[in-house]
Amino acid sequence: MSVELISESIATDHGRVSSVKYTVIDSHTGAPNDIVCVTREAYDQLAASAGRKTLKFDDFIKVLRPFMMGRLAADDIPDAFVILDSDRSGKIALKELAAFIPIIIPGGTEAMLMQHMKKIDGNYDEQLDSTEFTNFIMRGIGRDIVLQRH
Ligand SMILES: [Ca+2]
Repeated sequence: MSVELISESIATDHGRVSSVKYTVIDSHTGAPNDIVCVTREAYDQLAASAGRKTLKFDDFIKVLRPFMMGRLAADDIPDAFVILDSDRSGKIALKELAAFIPIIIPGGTEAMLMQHMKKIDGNYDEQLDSTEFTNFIMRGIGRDIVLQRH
């Protein structure tokens, strides 16, 4: 099994984040397998035209970090959970998770998200509690979603 390394690059402009970039590197070849790069400007334009509920850029990047970094960003999991749990129910519902998706995966569907949630959601209630969400991030399932892996 090949191991992947993740490198993170954050650019700021006047003290606020202007873009984030994650590079997934094959540990054997050192070559980049995937690059995810999002600028605030492009995000805000896409969010304005998405026609559905999306996260603000500053919240989006707080969620994107643990999704991409997995266990390396374990400290960021509680903040990401609170951001995604928009109705403060203590669980992340499928529709709440979907608010993260439209910009990073324009063609992403709730059915696709459901397939990934089922790997973790032991009781199949279509919601992730904080323990399930932590497992979801630690196992790299968030990264699989962003990179559209199965
Ligand atoms: Ca909720």
